[in-house]
Amino acid sequence: MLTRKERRCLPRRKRRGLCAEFMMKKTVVLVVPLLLILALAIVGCGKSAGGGGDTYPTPDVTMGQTDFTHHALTISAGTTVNFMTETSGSTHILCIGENGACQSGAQGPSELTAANGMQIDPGQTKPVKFDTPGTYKIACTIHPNMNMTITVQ
Ligand SMILES: [Cu+2]
Repeated sequence: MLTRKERRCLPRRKRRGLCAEFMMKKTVVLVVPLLLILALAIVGCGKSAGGGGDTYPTPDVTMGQTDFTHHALTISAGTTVNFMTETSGSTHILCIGENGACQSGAQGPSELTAANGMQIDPGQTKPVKFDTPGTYKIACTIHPNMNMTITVQ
């Protein structure tokens, strides 16, 4: 609803001096939602960066001496994840499981459900393709505290 003053102002938009108050109102109406959207976008971004930055930004799972560099990774089905250990890292044997124990009868990529797990030596990279959506907990049989979760969407 327009006030009488605003209605009077409409045909005179070009003469801004007379309509400054009205124009200012319009600006506020336009700018406030914009700022809100911006603020929401910033908050949203912070959230999607995920749990204090402990999420891999790319489908490369890196490992140091005794742990994964990050503990969560979300990918879409059909993505190949490169598991790699730094040259200065140690050998890891990965499988689907938790706390150093492979889960028997686990479903998932054959490399990670194999009886002996997937060994990665320092400096090595091993690609594993995740075809089926689900949540995959990855453990290392050498380091019981080494756990991470891969979510396939
Ligand atoms: Cu390990």
